[in-house]
Amino acid sequence: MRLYHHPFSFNARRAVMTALHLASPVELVFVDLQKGEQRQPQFLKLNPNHRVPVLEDDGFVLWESHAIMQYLADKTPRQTLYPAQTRARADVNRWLFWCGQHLSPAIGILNWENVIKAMLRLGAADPAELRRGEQLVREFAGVLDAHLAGRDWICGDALSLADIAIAAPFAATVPAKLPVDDLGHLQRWFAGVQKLEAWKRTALP
Ligand SMILES: N[C@@H](CCC(=O)N[C@@H](CS)C(=O)NCC(=O)O)C(=O)O
Repeated sequence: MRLYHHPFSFNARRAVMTALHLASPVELVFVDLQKGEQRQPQFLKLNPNHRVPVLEDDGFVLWESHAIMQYLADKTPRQTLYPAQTRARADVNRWLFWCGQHLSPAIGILNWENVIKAMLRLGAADPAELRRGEQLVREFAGVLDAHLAGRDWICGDALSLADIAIAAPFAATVPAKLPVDDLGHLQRWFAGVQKLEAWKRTALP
C-alpha cells in the first residue's frame, strides 16, 4: 500500500500514525504541497480534491483521512483501535465524524491564519477569522475536555482511532495559538497520546 502524505498536514498525520501503530505495510509517499504537487494531473487522478492523505491499495484508491484510518484498521487482524462490537464502533465513529466535521475545520481556521499564511507569505492574519476560529475551537475543545473528565481515552478504556484522529490537529496548539491551555482534562489526555511511539515518529523535527 502507498500512503501519500505531507509531514506538516495534521490530516495526513492521523492516517500515518494509524498505519504506524497498526504496523500496516505502507510505503509513505511525500507530496510536496508547497510546490503544488497535489494539483498536478497525476495526483488529481488519485484525489480530485487535491488533498493529502490518499491511500492506494492494489488499484483501490481511498481519500479522506478518517476513512483511511478505518480501512487500515479493518485490514489488520486482531487490532484493538477500532472495535467490532456495534455500539463500541458507533461510539468511535461518532468522534471521527465530530473530528472531521467540527474540530478539525475549527483548528484549521487558526492554523491557516497563524501558521500557513505566514509560511506562504500570504499576509497578516485576519482578525475576524481569528475571532471565529477561537470561538469555534473553544466551543468544541470544551466539549472534549468535559468528556475527558475521569477518562484516559475518548472511547471506552483503551486507545482507539478516535484518540489518534482528534489528537493530530492539537499538534498545532502552540504555533496556531489554540485557546486550550486551561483545559486540564484535555491536556492530560493529550500528554498521554504524545507518549505513543506513533506520535513520536510523526513529530516534526
Ligand atoms: N477532509 C480531508 C482534509 C484533507 C486536507 O485538507 N489536506 C490538506 C493538508 S492538511 C491538503 O492536502 N491541502 C492541499 C490543498 O488544499 O491544495 C481529510 O481529512 O483527509
